Amino acid sequence: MTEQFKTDVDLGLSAFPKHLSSKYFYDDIGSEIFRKIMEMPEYYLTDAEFEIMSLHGKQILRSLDFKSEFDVIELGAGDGVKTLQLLSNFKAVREDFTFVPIDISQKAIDVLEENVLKELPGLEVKSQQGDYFDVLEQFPPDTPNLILFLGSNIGNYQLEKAKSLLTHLYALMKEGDKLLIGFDLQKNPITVRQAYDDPHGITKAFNMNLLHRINKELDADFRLDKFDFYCHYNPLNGEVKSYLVSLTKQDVHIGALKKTFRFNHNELIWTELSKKFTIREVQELCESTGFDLKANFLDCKHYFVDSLWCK
Ligand code: AVI
Repeated sequence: MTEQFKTDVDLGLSAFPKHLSSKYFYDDIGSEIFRKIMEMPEYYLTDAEFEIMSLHGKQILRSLDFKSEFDVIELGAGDGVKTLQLLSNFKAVREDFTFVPIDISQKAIDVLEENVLKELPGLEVKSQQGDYFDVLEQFPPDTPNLILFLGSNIGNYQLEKAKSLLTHLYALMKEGDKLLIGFDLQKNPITVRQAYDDPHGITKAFNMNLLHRINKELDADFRLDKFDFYCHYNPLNGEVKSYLVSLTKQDVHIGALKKTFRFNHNELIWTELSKKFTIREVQELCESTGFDLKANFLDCKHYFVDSLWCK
């Protein structure tokens, strides 16, 4: 991981415009900050998806049409609050499934396991720490799988990357496996903006943590007080883009790279894309990556959709 992190930081900070990938937000501290984001009232995504899991959980189970025992594999599980809501609906009807959460952060997995023990004692859990695809490659060929990719995580990938990720996932899935994938939908732009440009400064801390992480892991001397956070929603294409802004002209040395990077006054580092979709875009993404769309499950405000795709 550190080698890849080093290379990506080097490439991103040497590019124009500068960029750093939001996939590096999620060390243990970043995962903890993300949990705080999910608790903010402005971050409507969590409540909307929680509602879908609560109200449509049993319908989702029926739509799976699994005749034998199955695995529920969650990619990027986080604290699992929404997933446990779904699984408790499943468990009310049948018990013959195993929950396999995969997350890059061991701390996130520890929190999740504690939550499972509290909320759904008796549920069989086989957590896996690591990269989604590495873990997925090792799955037994005989058990049907429901793969969960919730929280609109797919919106953090640019379209071509999202397509290649889903095509890869399709190739790893067996005939009959299902994917339940969350998409944040386009809505009143003010609602979207408030979820990211939050008044508590938690999203800012989430972005700043990336600089802190580079300082710690790559022996850099970023001064966090010399950077600020900016984000912008473009309702015409559904893209929230987040940036760090250099508050002054400055040089930052990264020891692990033996390099110094120059930042101009007000220069941006693009850190994250959080794409908001239309239902038509969801359908197009499904079809262009080989899947069949079986059903869409929406919350009552139509803020969010969990879309069930089949191979
Ligand atoms: C994980 N992902 C879907 C979040 C999002 O909404 O793009 C990450 C996030 N970034 C800022 N706030 C939350």
